[in-house]
Amino acid sequence: MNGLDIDKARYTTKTTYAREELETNIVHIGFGAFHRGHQAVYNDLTNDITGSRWGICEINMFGPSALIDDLKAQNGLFTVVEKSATETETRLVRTVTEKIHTPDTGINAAISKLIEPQVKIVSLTITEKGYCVDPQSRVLDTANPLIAHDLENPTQPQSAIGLITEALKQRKALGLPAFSVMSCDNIPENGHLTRDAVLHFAELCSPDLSAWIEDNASFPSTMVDRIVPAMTADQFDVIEQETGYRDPCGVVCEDFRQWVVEDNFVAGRPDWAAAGAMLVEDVLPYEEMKLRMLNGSHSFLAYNGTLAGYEYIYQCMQDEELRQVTLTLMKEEQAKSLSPSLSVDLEQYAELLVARFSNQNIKHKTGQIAMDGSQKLPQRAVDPFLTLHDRGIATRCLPVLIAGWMHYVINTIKSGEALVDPLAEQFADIVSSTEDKSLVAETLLNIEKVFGDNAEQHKLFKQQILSAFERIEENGIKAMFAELTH
Ligand code: NAI
Ligand code: CS2
Repeated sequence: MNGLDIDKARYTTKTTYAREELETNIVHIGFGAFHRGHQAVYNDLTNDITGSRWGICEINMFGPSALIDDLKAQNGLFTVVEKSATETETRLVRTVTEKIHTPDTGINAAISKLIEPQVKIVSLTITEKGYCVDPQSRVLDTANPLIAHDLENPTQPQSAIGLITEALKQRKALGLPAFSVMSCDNIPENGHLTRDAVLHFAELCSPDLSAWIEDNASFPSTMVDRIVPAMTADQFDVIEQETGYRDPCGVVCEDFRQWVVEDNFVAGRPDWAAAGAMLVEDVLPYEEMKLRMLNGSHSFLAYNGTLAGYEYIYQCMQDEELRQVTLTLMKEEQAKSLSPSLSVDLEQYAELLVARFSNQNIKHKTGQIAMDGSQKLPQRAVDPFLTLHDRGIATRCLPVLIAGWMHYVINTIKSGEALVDPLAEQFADIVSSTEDKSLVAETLLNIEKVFGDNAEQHKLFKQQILSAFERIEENGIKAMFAELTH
């Protein structure tokens, strides 16, 4: 079947609302795997259940054009295959109205879309590094090449922050209302971080604009959760087996999904609660729980699982000791580092996470999660470590998370493989500067963008991480897992 034959594919679940009634009220930046398996599904279901007709314009600002071309060929339709350990559900998602790949169209196509009067929400899944902020200080990095370019050429932005600011500037000039900017990336207080980045950028362009944005736009934070691995040829085979159609825009993901959204929208929003989202006043406790317990454990498994030779997360869970260590990290460290305001049973949450990680139908590569560690470690490892220390609670697994990252960085660079991280060049310089691995580890720990000044200020922080690094070096990672289970 070719791209136009998606209508003939088999689905167990398909919404039935009139697609021709959709209005493009949402513009989404970052048409990656996650958005397809998460926000697009919620929105599609919400249209069906509530009778609303919120359509989404998908924008990609980076990457090859094939995905958006394929999406156009399929008239915006795509497949989501949801797999539990035992069941499969196949879904056709019908909520996408328009598609833009700015490297092809030029950025003006995106700006024009964002300034259409009916646009009420601009949402984002652009990865942690897409916000161009310093991961430790969370301040806009004006030295980032994209931001530096956009400050010089604000009407022709290359960054998402520059694009949003330019669109808001033009809406102001046209007398149009602002929109809400909703980040769906794995960053603590993602909405507030986006707001600060946009206001900072706008302030540098025009203080008037910054004040207008502050008064008129909103930046809700969200906690987003669904494991949607990057697609591989095997997973396209799965889609074909399940639906009869090898959908180039399809994704295979777990059956679980969760979305907690700060209810702060200046121009309205769909009733996503109808599809299971939680609309709350304060997302922070949920975000913190998920980022530390789920994502923190994911990073632990990404680095240390790779060192142990595991390619997939479910394989890590088949290693009894590593599974135990993961539960210990979740229950004894991450859970104890949280703000006490949440009435969630954290023991049960940890058990659920391990069950989700164990799902053999989800081929989530440790190497995928290992990417961009510099952008992830502050919230997943450094912050909880410091909180536990303040609370006088022992940290045994968190130093091993960071030490595992160091070994991963060193091994990857030494083996000549490409390390995917915005700071990869800096890491490579450090690794090649000496043969003394301990010295490399110590120097990595001094990178302020990742660790702040903790290595200098916090004796135990440095000591524990370097000691874990040495023990992995001397005894191997499996001995470390054994040590942590006793
Ligand atoms: P992906 O690699 O499939 O898509 C990444 C998207 O980000 C692409 O559309 C790309 O064009 C865009 N992008 C990258 N750098 C950018 C930049 N500087 N400016 C603007 N756009 C940029 O990745 P995927 O799986 O969609 O994940 C994206 C993010 O979603 C993650 O980094 C995470 O924050 C969040 N997320 C992912 C989950 C998952 O399981 N995949 C689950 C929960 C959250
Ligand atoms: C993962 C997340 O890639 C990563 O860093 O930890 O994308 C994870 O799969 C999701 O947050 C699950 O919701």
